[in-house]
Amino acid sequence: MKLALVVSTSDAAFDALAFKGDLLKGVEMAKRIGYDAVEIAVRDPKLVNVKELKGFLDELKMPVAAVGTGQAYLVEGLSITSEDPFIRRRALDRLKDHIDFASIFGAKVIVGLIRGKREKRTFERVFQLFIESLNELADHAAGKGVELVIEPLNRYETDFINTLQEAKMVLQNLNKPNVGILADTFHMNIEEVNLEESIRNFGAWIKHFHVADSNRWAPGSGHLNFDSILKALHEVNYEGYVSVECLPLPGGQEEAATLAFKTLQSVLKRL
Ligand code: LER
Ligand code: MN
Repeated sequence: MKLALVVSTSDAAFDALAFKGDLLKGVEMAKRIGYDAVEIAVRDPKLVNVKELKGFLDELKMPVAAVGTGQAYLVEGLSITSEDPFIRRRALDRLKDHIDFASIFGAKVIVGLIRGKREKRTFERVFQLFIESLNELADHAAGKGVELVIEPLNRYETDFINTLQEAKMVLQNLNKPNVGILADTFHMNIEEVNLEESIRNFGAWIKHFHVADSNRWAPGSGHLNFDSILKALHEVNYEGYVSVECLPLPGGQEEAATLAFKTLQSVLKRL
């Protein structure tokens, strides 16, 4: 297992100075602390100067573990289960841009908030639209050698796919080998009965892993047991990234990222 850090950026337009500054600072910090890779959120890959981005990631020898896509939902309302065919098409086209972008970096693409919410619709209706959309995206991704990961999110962020069991049901209906689950300890701590058991039960489908402690602070500052969590992941032969996605707490970004790294590194050594 390798360690990655989610680098938070203020906007997805790479040419926006703030984004470039945040990203550069974040990647340099991750490298300095000892992380093996970074994870980045991109609202619209078409606004990113890919050549420049690839240039500085290559220079720092930092791979990209995964690309987050939720900003397209949060900022622009794009959802691949929208009842409005125009919005759904725009969301699908945007995710295809994410897939093309991720293929350049050998990264996975996260399907989190961009799957939208049920709101007043039946689960079956949203599920049907989700499967239709994922079929199209999985085929596009397969052509580019990219894997998609569906992230169950806690009930306060979405009312559609909160648990690993629900995500597995999606995968079984979809039956595409390049789509897996992204398990996030923060969401799992709210929705799963037992984190370690869920990891063991759904391990075969887990292709990416996010970690934060129970309070979404850095691992080591809440009450999750990362020894037993990473042991369970190890037991299901997980070989992907353990990607730190936590609030800049305690003490700000650098202190939190350092504490997370130290906590996880010592856990990995004990495995
Ligand atoms: C994204 O990976 C995530 O975990 C969500 O909580 C973001 O809203
Ligand atoms: Mn997450």
